[in-house]
Amino acid sequence: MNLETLISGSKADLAKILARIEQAHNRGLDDPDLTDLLDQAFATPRGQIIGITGPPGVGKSTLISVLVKIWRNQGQTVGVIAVDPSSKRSGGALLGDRTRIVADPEDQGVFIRSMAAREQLGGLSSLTHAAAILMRALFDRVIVETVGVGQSETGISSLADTIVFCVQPGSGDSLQFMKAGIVEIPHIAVVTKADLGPPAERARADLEGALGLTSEQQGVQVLSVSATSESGLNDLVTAIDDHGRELHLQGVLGERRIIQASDWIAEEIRARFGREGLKRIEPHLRVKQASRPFSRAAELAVQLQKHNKR
Ligand SMILES: Nc1nc2c(ncn2[C@@H]2O[C@H](COP(=O)(O)OP(=O)(O)OP(=O)(O)O)[C@@H](O)[C@H]2O)c(=O)[nH]1
Ligand SMILES: [Mg+2]
Repeated sequence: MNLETLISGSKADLAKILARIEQAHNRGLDDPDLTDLLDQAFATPRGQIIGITGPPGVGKSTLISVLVKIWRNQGQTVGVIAVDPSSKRSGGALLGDRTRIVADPEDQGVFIRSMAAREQLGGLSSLTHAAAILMRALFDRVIVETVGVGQSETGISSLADTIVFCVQPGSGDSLQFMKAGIVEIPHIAVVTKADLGPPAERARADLEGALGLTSEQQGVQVLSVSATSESGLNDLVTAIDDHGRELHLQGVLGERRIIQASDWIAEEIRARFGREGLKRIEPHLRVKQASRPFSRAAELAVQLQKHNKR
C-alpha cells in the first residue's frame, strides 16, 4: 500500500489500513509494507496534530465537534482520534465507547476513530502514534482527544504539535494537578462551559493563577469557551492557528517531531523489553534514524529479540 493511493482513497480505505496496523501492532508492527507506509507518512506531514486534553467530562468531545464544524466550513479536512481510557476491546468492537463527537458520516473530509488507551491513565499506546502520524499525512488537522489527569511519560506531548488543556468550572482538582506539575504544560488553556457564568469566571481566574506560578508556564494563553452557546470558539481557533504558525516560523517543527519520535520509540521499547532493553539501544536512539521511526523501532525490536534469545 502506498501513501498516494491512500491520499486519493476513501475513508473506508483508511479504516481498512488502520485495522491492519492494529493487528500488526499486536505482533510488534512486523509488517514491512506497513512500516514503510508509516515512514512515508512521517516524512510527508500535511497537517497539525492538536491534542485536546483534560479530566473526564470537561466537554472535550463536545468542543471537538464544534471545531470540526468550523474547520470543515473553512474547507479544511479533519481527522479525529478519541483515546478512550474506559474502553476494552472485544472481538474488534469497542465496548463502553465514550466518544460523543458528532459529525456527518457522509462527509469524506472528516474521519473519526476511537482507540483504547494503554493501561495507565493518560498513557497513549504507540498504536495511537501510528494512527495519528498516518492521519497527519492525509488531513489538514488531526485532533487527538485524551483524558489528561496524571500524565505518564508517553503523554500527548510526544505526539501533538499544539496542546489544549481543558478545565471546567468548579474543578479545583485539575488546577492542583497543574500546580504540582503533573499535568504537562499546555500551549493553550481553556475553561469550558463558560455559559455557566460566575463559576466559569472563577475557574478562569484560578487557572490564570495556577499558570502564573512558574516562569515556564507564562505565555500560555487562557481562554473561556462554551460549546453550547458557541462563544469564544473563534478565539480558540485563532489561538490554535497562531501556535501552529509560530512553530513553522521558528523552524522548529521538523526537529521537534524527530525528538518526539525518538521519545515514543524509547517508550515502545521500554514497554516491550523493559529498562534493560531500553538501555541497550539508547545510544542508537537520538540520531537521524528517527526520520524513519517506524522501521527503526521494528529493527531495534528485532535486535533485542535476537539478543534475548542468545
Ligand atoms: N453547559 C455546558 N455543558 C457542556 C458544554 N460542553 C459540554 N457540555 C456537557 O458536558 C458533558 C460532558 O461532555 P463531553 O464533551 O462528553 O466531555 P468529555 O470531556 O469529552 O468527556 P469524556 O470523554 O468522558 O472524558 C456533557 O453532558 C455535555 O453536554 C458547554 O459548553 N456548556
Ligand atoms: Mg470525550
